[in-house]
Amino acid sequence: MNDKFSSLWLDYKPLFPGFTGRAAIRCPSRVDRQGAAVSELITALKAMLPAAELTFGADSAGLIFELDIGDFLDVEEYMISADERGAAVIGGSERGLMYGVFAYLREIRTAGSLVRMNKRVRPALGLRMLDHWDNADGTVERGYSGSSFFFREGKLVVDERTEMYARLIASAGINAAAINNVNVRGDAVRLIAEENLPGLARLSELFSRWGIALYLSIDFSAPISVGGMRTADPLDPAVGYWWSNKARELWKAAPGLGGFLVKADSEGQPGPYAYGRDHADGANMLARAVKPFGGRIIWRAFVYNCTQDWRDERTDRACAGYRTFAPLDGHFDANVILQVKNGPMDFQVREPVHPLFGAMRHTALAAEFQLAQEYTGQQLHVCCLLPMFREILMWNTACDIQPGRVIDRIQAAAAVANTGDSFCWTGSELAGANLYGFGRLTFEPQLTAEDIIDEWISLTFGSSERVREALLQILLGSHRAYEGYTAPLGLGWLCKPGTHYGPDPWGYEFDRWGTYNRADREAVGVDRSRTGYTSLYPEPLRELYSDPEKCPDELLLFFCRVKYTHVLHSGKTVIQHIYDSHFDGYAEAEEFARLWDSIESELDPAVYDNGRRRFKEQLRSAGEWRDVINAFFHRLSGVPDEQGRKLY
Ligand code: GCW
Repeated sequence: MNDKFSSLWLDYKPLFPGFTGRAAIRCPSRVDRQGAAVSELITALKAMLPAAELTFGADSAGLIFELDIGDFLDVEEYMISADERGAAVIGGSERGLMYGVFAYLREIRTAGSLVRMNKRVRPALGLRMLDHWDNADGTVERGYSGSSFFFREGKLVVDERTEMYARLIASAGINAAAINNVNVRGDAVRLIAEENLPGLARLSELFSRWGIALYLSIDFSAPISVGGMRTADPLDPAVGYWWSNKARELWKAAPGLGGFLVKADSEGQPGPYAYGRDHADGANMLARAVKPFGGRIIWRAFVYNCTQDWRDERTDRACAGYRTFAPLDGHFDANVILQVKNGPMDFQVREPVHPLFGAMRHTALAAEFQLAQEYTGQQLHVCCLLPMFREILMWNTACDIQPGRVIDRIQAAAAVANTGDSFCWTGSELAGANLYGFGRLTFEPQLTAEDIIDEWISLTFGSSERVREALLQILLGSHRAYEGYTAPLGLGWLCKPGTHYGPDPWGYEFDRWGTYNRADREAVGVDRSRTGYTSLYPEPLRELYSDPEKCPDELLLFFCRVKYTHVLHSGKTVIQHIYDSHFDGYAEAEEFARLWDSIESELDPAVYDNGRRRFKEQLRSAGEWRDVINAFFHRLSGVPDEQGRKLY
């Protein structure tokens, strides 16, 4: 395991190196002096005012920082009023106060001075969560940032890196983390067994200090695998009894536990179906077990048939989540949150928003995003997902409940983490923007992606205007570029099966996963009116998506099957768009690499070098995508490129 790590956006630098006066922290006794808020403020002030005399409480003629707790605020809410002489930060609880301190520090660091400000902020969502797909053996499923820092050889690790992790994500506004893979295998099955209680206790205590609830992914069949029982049937009273005892034992050892995350009856994971029960039976049984301790069950809606017959044109994987869960609306207990992936498939570069967000009226929902760029370049390609996440959160579901945007319909947001034990945590420094930004966006979704990226650049890379401009241009354009040179017009799944890296347009065709493009000599795309998928949306979306003349270009081939000569709203034909976007996307990637090189002298040499190697691979891979996909469609369609470029 790599023990060295960067402090990323929490690398406090001297703000006023020459300030030799006094700086006093004042707080009444209701504020915990050992708590995260006070300790973070001390850490920051020591680094930012290295020559100041830092005092506690006493009268001071210098700078004054007052911290307090006010019960007129929500627990996670804070208020800041500040000027050149210091600041007063009030939180609704220790947690709110901590968020206030982080917010204040962020403001003065990005401004480069003590600023005059008045602010009152409450997070938009109550649960802002990271889901780690870390395995107990230290590997990370879909992890592109090194090994796990939560597990080493089957054992939980709690060390300085864990503390830094908690500070980092708390400062971004995250308040929950599931530390192990939803595919619960190997030693992770026993994470809830007695031998792991001391480790869980230490971890949950550390997390709690930073306002983070610890979640565990559990094996639905744990009564068998851990408890030695013969069944895990959720309606068998002995099974419910086993889980209740298990919950009592876990919460006694680790009172900071938030609950369980469950992937059931999906891609081989056990679940209630084995006993003829449904997802509500399974989730509610667990919900009752954790309820006395304030626990929650996060139940994933990622359920589909992954052994499909490709010749069956009626069965559509996109429909599966809806068909499974919409009929169960209203059947889930209040402490169950149904976690729905942002789109109906699986974190493709472009998907429509999942129809369940508009459909579930009586079920608490979480939107699940993926920071790990499984299908978007695996942190070797730069792909900033924040503009897309924000667009999804602000998207209007068109349901008849108002307000009806996704952000209004959900109680929580979760993201599959992109971290590992690499020095910069996310393999690529630039992927840090996704980690930071997911927290910031789910706390304050009124911020634009550009606001957040700008803030992240300044906190991570300092105040150079050249660096700022170059990185903003790279990050803001990166998703569009990636989409352009990989799978445009909503196609998706043109990648290599298994690894999900690199092009293979027939890789998922004719297979069992139910993820097809159905390209032939005449046409391409899936007619999702025929499969019934478009009918899962209310009007006017249903009509918009069903009609190739109306469907937005970027989703056309997801929803409709059209001829290569079909003319898009842009005025181009589908085939010409495919060619052009592949050339243009590649050119944008070239421009990103050039921009990175242009700021070399302003970057730490190791950071520059890591980026340069990744841009080199991005360009190689983007070229491969361009050539393979263009050649594929050129050979199938026989249509030449209007510009006569080489299509291989
Ligand atoms: O996209 C698929 C991934 C699997 C993952 C699954 C899921 C954890 O390829 O690796 O398993 O999604 O979300 O459960």
